[in-house]
Amino acid sequence: QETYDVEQVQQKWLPVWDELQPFRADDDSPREKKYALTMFPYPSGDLHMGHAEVTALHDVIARYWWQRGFEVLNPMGWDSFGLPAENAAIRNNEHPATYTYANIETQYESFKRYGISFDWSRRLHTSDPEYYRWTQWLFLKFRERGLAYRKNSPVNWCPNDQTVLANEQVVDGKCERCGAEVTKRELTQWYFKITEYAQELLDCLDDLEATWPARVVTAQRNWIGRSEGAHVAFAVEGRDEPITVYTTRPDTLYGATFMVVAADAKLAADLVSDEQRAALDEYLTEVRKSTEVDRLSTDRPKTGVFLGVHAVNPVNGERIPVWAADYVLADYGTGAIMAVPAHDQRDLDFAKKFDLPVRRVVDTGEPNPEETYEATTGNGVYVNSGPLDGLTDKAAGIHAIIERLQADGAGEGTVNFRLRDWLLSRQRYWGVPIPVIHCEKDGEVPVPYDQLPLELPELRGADLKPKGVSPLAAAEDWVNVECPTCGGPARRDSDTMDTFVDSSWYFLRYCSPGYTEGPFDVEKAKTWMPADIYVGGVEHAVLHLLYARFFTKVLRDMGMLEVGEPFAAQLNQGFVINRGKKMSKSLGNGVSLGDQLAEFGVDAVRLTLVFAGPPEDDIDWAEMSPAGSLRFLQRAWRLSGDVTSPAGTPGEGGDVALRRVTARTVHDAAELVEAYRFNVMIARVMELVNATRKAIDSGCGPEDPAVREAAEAVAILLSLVAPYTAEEMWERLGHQPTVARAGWPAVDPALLVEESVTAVVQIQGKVKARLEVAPDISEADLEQLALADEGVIKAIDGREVRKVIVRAPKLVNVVV
Ligand code: ANZ
Repeated sequence: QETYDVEQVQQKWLPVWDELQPFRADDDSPREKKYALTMFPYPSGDLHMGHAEVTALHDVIARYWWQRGFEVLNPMGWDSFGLPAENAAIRNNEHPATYTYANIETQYESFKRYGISFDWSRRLHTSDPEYYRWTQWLFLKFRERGLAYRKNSPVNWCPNDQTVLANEQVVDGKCERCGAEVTKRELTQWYFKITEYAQELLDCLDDLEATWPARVVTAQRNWIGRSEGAHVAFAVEGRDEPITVYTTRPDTLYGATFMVVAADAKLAADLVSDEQRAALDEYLTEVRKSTEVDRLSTDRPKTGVFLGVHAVNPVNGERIPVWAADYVLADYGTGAIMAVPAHDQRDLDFAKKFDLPVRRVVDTGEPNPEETYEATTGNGVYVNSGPLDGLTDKAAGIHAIIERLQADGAGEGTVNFRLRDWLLSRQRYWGVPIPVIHCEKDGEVPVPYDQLPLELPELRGADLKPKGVSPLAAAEDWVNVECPTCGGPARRDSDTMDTFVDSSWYFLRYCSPGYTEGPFDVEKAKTWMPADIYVGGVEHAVLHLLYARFFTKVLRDMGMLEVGEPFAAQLNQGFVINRGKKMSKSLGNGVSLGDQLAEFGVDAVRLTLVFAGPPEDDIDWAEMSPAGSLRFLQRAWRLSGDVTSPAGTPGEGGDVALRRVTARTVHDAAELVEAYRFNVMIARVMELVNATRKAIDSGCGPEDPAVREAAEAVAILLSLVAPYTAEEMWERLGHQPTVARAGWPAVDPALLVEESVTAVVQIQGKVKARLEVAPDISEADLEQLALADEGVIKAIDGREVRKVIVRAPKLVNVVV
């Protein structure tokens, strides 16, 4: 049997495509535009199975759009700042750029060989000064709008590695890397004020619900975490300033039997009595070692100290003690709470531990928490609550208390968000330098726009080792500058930006990658934005996707974008796993993409990944058969060699049965791709290949025009997943490259019409006959046919027909 040489076919077509550049997006094309975006990679090593999967899925959509006659923007680039390059540079005593750009070249070559329809003329790297110049520009614009600011805040600090750690890098209070006990340190850091957009970021999720994966929308809602509640002020004995708390249950105010202030909040130090100060300090040393996750967990033993002061409950004048504890967080709400032990389990655990009073104020019908030490949180009848007593509706209770507090000037209704401002400064080298100069006289002075990009100084190897401050601080020539305002001695900010800043706007840069007047050409962004699809990993459900949405909204408010949302639709792929487990070095179950490609070829690997199942599902490579995919591709390819009818008149006058299969397959394939059911689409192409083979071998024969029509449809449909095989088929069918731009096969609607449908004839509700009729039969014709049917005549048996109800083409109901 004839087979084709996969390697040779790959070598043959790559240079042809390079020459043709079929996927260059023309901004000025009169065609309708589509923007197909996929998450850009980090340049560590060569491409792996995960990259192969996501880009294969993504490419189905992009190539489909081209075939359907759209002008498609499908760009690619690299998220090329970040820690791995810096760590490699320290290890190898080189510059991070060496590692970064070598890997980018490797991945670029691999992507090309892998045949993804990227428009390489728009390629970008976030670590290029031409790119980060605009990241700095955006930072300064945000700062002008009050959306980038510095503040002092406690951060996780590893005393051994001398660096700040993200919350995720602290495990059981220890540094994830070296095991040293992590402490807290006050540092002045840069923040983006994403909280200013919290409400809008939440509201717009309603519209995205139809086109974004549900789990992403939910994750974002939870992350933003809107809650409605109240601020309540408690007067403090011997102090002018009250303690203000944030509560979502102001209706339980009569049950507040003590207060708790975050031990590490400034408020605790301000409030503490002289006698209790030493106890607080000792407690704080312990607290600084724990993580936020630990602190909030409900099943952890409660700890705390009495602050030696009392406050007054504003609704009943009761005197209640004020404590400090770590289960209240300093930077959430106001950093202080009213404790209602009967109705909040953490407060109840604390009350039990320190023998504080518990008072039930909502009777839910469950056992009394004063006795059981099980807090009740549901609805019920208010008790011990003054004017609320007897009410049963929580919303009414909350409303009544807020009215009262507002009248007394002791509180007000508020909305609170869990979302915090985005901490963007990093004390590392390989990132975008923050373009600000600190001058003793003039304070924070932005680097003038005409001096951008502010480039990184050349540091390498040991210079990059973490030392507690950014390596940039030690680059004396770089860091010491004249103040742009007064000309006096000043220092550059030595922090760099979180790489999430770079990736918050890269999709805009693709619209006009060479643009030199701004981060992007406003007109070009109008042409392409929003991206019609964003394909990528669900691990980005919150941070990246939220940050990109935030940037888009700010840019809209700056008048640079018309849209307020960057990604109209989204698709998350599953993971490629092996033998039931995530691929990992320690399990030794990694699968090398390079090996798979060498063994089975690009098309078979791509086809296997797309055919494996719904895109969102994980793919267990151990259960896949790239060899089977290759056999199928060979079968498809063989069709193209068997066709003997001339090119030019596909289908016409050919075998109707085969023509119907082709038409139906092409028609359904479009719907399936649009519903992201790519695996089903491929199954249908497989059926078409079988039908065509049968027609050639034992049906109408290879010279029938229907065979050519079917084979050409196979080539075009396969071009979405197996570009090399499709191109080779196309050539053998007598066409010029490239099949990728051949256009979607035309479908004659007449071929889609089902030949006949079954109509049921009932007499007195009982089925008496079935008729094969044309699907577009008229009511009158159907009635006539039914009444002329022999079985029906027999069943009526001469009785008078009183009524005939006809529902063409499926049902005739005769009443006698
Ligand atoms: C009294 C109360 C009674 C509460 C009750 C709950 C149940 P969300 O929905 O997450 O916003 N809280 C407020 N600030 C806090 C902080 N800094 N650290 C830890 N807990 C804090 O939760 C708000 C509720 O969490 C608030 O309502 C407060 O406890 C607590 F039966 O106040 B509540």
